Amino acid sequence: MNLEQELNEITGRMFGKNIAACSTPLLYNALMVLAKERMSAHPVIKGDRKLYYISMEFLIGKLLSNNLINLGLYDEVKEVLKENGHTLSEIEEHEPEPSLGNGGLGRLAACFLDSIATLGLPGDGIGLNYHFGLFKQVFKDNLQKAEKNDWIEHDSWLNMTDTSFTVEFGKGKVVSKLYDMDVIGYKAGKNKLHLFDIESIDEELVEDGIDFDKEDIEHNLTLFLYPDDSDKAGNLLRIYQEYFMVSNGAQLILKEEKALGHDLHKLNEHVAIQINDTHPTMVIPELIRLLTENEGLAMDEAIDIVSRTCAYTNHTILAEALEKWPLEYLEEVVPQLVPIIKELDARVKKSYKDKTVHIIDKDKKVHMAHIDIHYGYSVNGVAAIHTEILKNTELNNFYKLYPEKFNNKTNGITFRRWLLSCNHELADFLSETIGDGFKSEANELEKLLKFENDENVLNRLEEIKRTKKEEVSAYIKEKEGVELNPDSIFDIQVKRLHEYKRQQMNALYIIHKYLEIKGGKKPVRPITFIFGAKAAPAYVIAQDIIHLILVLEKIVNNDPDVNKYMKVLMVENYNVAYAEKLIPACDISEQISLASKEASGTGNMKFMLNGAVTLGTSDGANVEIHELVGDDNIYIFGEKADTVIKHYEKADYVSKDYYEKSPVIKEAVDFIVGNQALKVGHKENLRRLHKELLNKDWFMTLLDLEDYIKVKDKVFSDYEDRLKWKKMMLNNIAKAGFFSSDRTIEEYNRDIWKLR
Ligand code: 26Q
Repeated sequence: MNLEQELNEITGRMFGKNIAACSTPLLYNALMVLAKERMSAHPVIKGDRKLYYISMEFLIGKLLSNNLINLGLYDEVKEVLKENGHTLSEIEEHEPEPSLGNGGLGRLAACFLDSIATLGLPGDGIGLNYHFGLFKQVFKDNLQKAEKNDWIEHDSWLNMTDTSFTVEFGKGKVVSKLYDMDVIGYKAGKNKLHLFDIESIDEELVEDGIDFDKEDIEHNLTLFLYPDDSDKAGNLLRIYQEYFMVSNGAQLILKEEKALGHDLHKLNEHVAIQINDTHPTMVIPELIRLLTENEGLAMDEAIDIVSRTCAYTNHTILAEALEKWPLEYLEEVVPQLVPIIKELDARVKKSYKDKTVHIIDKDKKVHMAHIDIHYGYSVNGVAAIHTEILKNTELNNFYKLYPEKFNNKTNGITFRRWLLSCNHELADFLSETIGDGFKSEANELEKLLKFENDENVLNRLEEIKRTKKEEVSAYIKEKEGVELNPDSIFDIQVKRLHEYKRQQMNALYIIHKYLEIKGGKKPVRPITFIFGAKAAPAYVIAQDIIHLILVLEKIVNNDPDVNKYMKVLMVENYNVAYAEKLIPACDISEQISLASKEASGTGNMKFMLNGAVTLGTSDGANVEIHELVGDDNIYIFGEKADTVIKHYEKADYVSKDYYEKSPVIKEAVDFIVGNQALKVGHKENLRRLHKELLNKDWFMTLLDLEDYIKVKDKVFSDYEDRLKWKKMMLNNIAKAGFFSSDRTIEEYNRDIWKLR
């Protein structure tokens, strides 16, 4: 049977219709069945040592196209659909996107699963099946509102299993129910993503927006990713979720090990557990508990074995993001773990007098990262500069105790999704030009360097960029009702909203440019400033920054003196699917975090791979991008990490000084509370933001603003040197190979997992 017959057979069996007669939703279902049938026929990757990647987030994105690519069916399916009067893109549009992650950390986990399977390594993901995931963002009255994302349809990529465990809490127990998704490697075997859920979930608990009874654990446990953590009930629910995930994970791991006939005394020989940030930390005491209480191991041995099994990845140095739970919360939710955590702490206190490395501090807070570092065998950061900061500053006291545990694993992205799937035009052109070796050996992209002076190649890159700009403009016109000019420069900042990422600095530049144009200084070429960002519902200043950007959008786009020269757009509900459309269309990639604060960033890699040029600070993986492409192919500005760290140490940064000594800064900042802004926006939000920038500005926006304006103006003028720009595009694509997550995973495996 050829593919067309197979698909016709499926549509006939399911709906009594042939392909041509099916509607888009029916075809989506039929293609999902086709892909699932093919995947179920694929061999599960087997080995003598297996990885479990435990994470509260797997931001997997839509799956149909990716699975078809990895199954090697994509082109054929596209052809068959075309012959039957359909397009694959209309079907892609129909697929709901699971929102099982916030941003970088969750997307990284998804890229890693793709690479682990592609490299043929045995490794499963363990996470939660949130029914409504991360909220869906809508804008009303220039403010963000949150709604639920109801992504699970009757037929989905989830496969129900009959695996189920009991998980006990202080106040009763719940029974879990496991759903699996197949994770298919690129022309390779498959692993699984295990997503735990509860039988007793009640979707009806959700009222208006994303409100629900946070205390009804038996019915709410897997409704949402990260409930509002501004109150106690939200924090407790988060701990319930974390423990539910790791207890299920630990029980699953032990069950699989027993089924393989492995001796649990040798767990560390057959299993590696990667703990994705501190969120799954309780897997350590939970495994110790299960091994001692149920499997008859002595405490010393259990601690030793678990410590040789678990490895920890740190994704942040922001103090407020490092989990510290009040002991009394743990006593309420997981009383059975408390004696074990106390035992782990007692052992640390006995060995080390230094209070900064203790697990339970004087205020009875439990430092989750400290459990991971003492009782795990590896601690890694996610970019070179980040790991250095961990070793030398943030975790220096631990580094001195365990230098051998610390290592760097610079993040990566899967090229299957972030090139082959989201940018067929570029992928096909690269194949024609340098062969398709880069599809499995990413460093082969360097072959492109030979064409740096080849006018035809350079022009094709420019044409492809133009095509992607047209494509996304049409999409945006339909979705947001905003008309973009594909001849303008596309300057894009898409990522979670956080003060350290400094979307507010980009907004201040926009104000500056707007005022310049009003004053008669017109840019040579129009510029389109695009944002995409969700803000945590309880993060007030982040909400205010979104408000400011939406207000600027209205002011600029409605001003007939200006809108020919610049436009501003914040897309609604930025997600993986939106990223796949925006990134290939980008000219300038905004990576402007305060140096030292962005652990790595992975969007920066996606943009570079698709031929955008980075405008960024010396932070996270920008540093490594800079090293690879050289000074001529990137724009770096702003203070360096060591200067920033000194400012924090000395507490000597005073934002008002910058405001007062620079008329340009003052003018831009005051625009926020000027008449024009107040006419469109809300006094409360705008005043609060203005005050924050003047009196606090914890992430030092004003410190770098003047340099940012200067360098960004240079970027726009360099854009007019088309030859130079096209060469920069080529160099960025050619040097992106290092950022393939296949490379990252090879390093994890070489240094940490040692899978066989
Ligand atoms: C913690 C406690 C309670 C509730 C929520 C959280 C929480 C949730 C999500 C803390 C952190 C996160 C997410 C962090 C994250 O996405 N970090 C990013 O990880 C990327 C992958 O390594 C890096 O590239 C980014 O630099 C980093 O910001």
